[in-house]
Amino acid sequence: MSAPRVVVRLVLLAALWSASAAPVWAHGERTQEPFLRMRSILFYDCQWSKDRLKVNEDMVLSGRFRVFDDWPTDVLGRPDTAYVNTGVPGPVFVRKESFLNGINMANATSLTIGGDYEFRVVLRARGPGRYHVHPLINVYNGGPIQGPGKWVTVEPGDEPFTNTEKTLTGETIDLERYGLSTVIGWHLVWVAVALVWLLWWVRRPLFIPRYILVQRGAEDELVRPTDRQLAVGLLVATLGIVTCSAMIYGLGWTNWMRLIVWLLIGFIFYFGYGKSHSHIDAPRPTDMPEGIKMTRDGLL
Ligand SMILES: [Cu+2]
Repeated sequence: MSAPRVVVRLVLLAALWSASAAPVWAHGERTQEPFLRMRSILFYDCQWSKDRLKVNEDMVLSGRFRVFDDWPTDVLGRPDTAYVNTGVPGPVFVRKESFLNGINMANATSLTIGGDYEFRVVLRARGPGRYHVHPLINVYNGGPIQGPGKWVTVEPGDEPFTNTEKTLTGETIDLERYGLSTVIGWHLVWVAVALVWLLWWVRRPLFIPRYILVQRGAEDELVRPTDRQLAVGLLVATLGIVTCSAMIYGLGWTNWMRLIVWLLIGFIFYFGYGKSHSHIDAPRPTDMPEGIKMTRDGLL
């Protein structure tokens, strides 16, 4: 190979080397249809009050945008319902306040085509990490229309994240954990119901003999009247829990009385019928596969 060709190749190699891809940090903001970025809302003068803050600290994202004069009405309709938001990956910031032209804009509003707007959003850092923070206008039918992004680093705070607010009744609550005990309590209720159901089937003759019965095409023998009764019982209990809770939450003493009366009638009917019709002590079939015998308490 001649010397000039070697030099050319080395230069080409060096050019390729220097052009090797840097890590790409984009997260999809450029996948939006170009007409949305260029013909809908144009952001300018965007400012981030800081690019480094701790959990529980606030930052302000402000700037202006113009609703493009040539807004694509034929595709998006008119921007009659829109609200100021921010584009961040997940709930890593909490939007505490947002303003449009100085007016509190927690709710949606209508935008004027060709209009210029000044926005301001106060964000409170919630989760540590490094995030690309964009202003964003949510437009009904148009989706989220993003402005430019800036990297912001959130460092762990001295204390866990709290989001306290004072309610109209003067109570101070932490929205981050408000009602959590109710959520956990209800989960435990349903876990208990589910456990009863599961344990019932575990307590019944075990899974393998039942599987063998299914293999033999005898699955109809598996569901006994007692099983159906238990299923109905659980259904009634579940509906009862839901109905009672709805009443407890929303209604006065007259409904308590109705509840108690109907509950008593229900109990009388249920137990009165069950006492004479229950099959709980009825004998069970014993035609199990060779070598496996089933008793009421399990396997022999
Ligand atoms: Cu971004």
